Amino acid sequence: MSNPTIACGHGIGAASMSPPSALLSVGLIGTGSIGADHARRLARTVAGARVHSVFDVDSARAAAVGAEVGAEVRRSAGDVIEDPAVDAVLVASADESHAEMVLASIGARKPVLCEKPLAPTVTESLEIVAAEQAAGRMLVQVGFMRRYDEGFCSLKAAVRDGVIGQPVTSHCVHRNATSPPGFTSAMSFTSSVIHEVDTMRWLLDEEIVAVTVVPTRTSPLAPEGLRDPQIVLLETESGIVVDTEVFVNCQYGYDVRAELVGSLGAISLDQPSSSTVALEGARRRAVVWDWRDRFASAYRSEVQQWVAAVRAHATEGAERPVATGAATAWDGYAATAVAESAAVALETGARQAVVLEARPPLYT
Ligand code: ISE
Repeated sequence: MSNPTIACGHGIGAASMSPPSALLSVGLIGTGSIGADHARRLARTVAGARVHSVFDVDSARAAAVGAEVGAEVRRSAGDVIEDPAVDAVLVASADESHAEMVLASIGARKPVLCEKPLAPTVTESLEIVAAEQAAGRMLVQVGFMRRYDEGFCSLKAAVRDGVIGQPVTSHCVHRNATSPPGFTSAMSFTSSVIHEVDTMRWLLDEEIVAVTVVPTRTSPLAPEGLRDPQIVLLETESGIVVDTEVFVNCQYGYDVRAELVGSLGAISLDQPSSSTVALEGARRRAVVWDWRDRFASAYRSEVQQWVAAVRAHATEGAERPVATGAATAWDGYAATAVAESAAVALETGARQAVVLEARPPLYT
């Protein structure tokens, strides 16, 4: 199924890139939390690119980020995407707008890095896949940044090398301190568990074929109407069952963990190491609060490798402007298909089969 290459490549940066002929001019759509983060990354830590122009539905927010990174502020997303001076597009707007932005970028024949999810619905995701096929080439990379996280890459390498024998099951935890306003039970799948879905497809190199949501007691601190926590069971083609506890109002911080159990042993990924303070009769280890901090180096590596791939495509004739091992539009579609099935499973209380379309040759 997906490309088995390990994307990680920490240290890939200015030193390993070909000499720049010109900076890649990136148009940024969405300057909210992760969009603003990407803008700073592109302006300060990623080599070979600059933020050319930005758009956000909140014009004050766009103006602030534009001023900070020296980018022009546009009045519409179309003004960014269609500007001939923009070489590539980074989409970090609200999830519901992703499909429209990505389709417009494909229409303009521009490489696009789209934050996850590719789109919140299967219908929109398939439209993107169809548009890419009509364009005759891959242009879309999806921002599943865990593929660039050192810890997750070490899990991938262990599976590839057979360190734990044959994987048989996996246990994951995905907790956020609090959920943003308007967060729904289904968004726990399309916004949060979708990471575990992509991670497991990538780690195990198998599709997810069924999903079940097991009801558990709702936290008294969950906002009205939100099922939180939820336990999600993913089943892969070969019968591996992955359980994920998703709890988006755990109150104490951001906590993402994964354990893969194999026929010979188990490998687990805890929070990245942080110092332990011994004081007043107790040992304390901080828990990171924000997912942008937990995955900062993964995001940097992801954006750097995307920039390098787009530039190599433009200047050296590389086959596609998508980084090796990164999530493609197909991966984005497959992940959304599982998340959408999870929402059905929550409603029906039954195991929901996930049936994917046939994979087009562009993605094989
Ligand atoms: C958020 O949108 C992210 O992408 C984070 O990585 C994830 O952990 C969090 O649950 C999402 O809401």
